[in-house]
Amino acid sequence: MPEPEPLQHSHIRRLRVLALVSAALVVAAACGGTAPSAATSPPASSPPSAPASDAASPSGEPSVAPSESAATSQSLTVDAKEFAFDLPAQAPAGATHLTLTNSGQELHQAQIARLNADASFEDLTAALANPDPSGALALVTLVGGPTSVPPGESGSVDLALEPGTHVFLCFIAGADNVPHIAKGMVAPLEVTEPATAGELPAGDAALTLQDFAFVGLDTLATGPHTVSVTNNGPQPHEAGIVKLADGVTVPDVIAMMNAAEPASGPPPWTDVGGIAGIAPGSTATMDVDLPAGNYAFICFIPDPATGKPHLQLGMIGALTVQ
Ligand SMILES: [Cu+2]
Repeated sequence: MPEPEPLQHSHIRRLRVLALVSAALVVAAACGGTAPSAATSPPASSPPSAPASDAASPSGEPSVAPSESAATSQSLTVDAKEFAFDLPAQAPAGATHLTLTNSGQELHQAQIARLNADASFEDLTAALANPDPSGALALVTLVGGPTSVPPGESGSVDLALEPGTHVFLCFIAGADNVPHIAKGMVAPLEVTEPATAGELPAGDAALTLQDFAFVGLDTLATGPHTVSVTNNGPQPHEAGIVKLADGVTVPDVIAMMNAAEPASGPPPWTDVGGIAGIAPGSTATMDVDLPAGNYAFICFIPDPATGKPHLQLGMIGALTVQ
């Protein structure tokens, strides 16, 4: 086996930023006394109601439109490029099929966060100017979004948007190690009442996020799927999807993480999509359409007690697509 290559700077930076996000969120949750809701049962098998085949063109205009799907009442398309989001000023609350197109040259995400009731967008942007983002991110609740969308591609999720000011954030960094939030990838979306009547799709597969594991989904057939993702907490989690390099297995990655000598260089995988962080007790869906191969779900959100990304605490799950 070739010598493990060093971790990419962008990943290290992402971990650092997310470590602070996570710590801030846990503090906020403790202060607010918010308890995760009871676990929802994985939905019974049913056909995907939001097929992934409706991906908008990479140059698609931002839009809010009634969805053709019976299960969701609206669709929202947002474009990402260097270094901005192109999105509408507002959208109604309720179940929303959200597509992120990437018309840029770098990997992008839309980590969507809802401002807490006592915080304004100006509060957040002012706080984001601080190199330590923990103050800024204590002001929000993570609600998901497409993550790790490669250039020229798109990713889609279904989210239950609640009324309030939301912010689209991209924490991914390029070769210069500067997270895209520092280059302008911070944009507000006002989510308004009344809410639309739609519901989240049930999905045809279910994935549970917990401290610290991916449970319930390790095999998918090729072709489009809608995966219902539930965070049973108590910490926020994401489900990034990576394609493992040839010959690399999940145990190999765990061994690398636990090696006495920290790995350096690019990680032995390619980012291919997934869903950004969601709060404990919440459910969202992500559309997955992958060629056959060996993949893994990975969560980089760190544990506030140790500062370690959840990946290092075992939050990686093999996914075989066949
Ligand atoms: Cu996690």
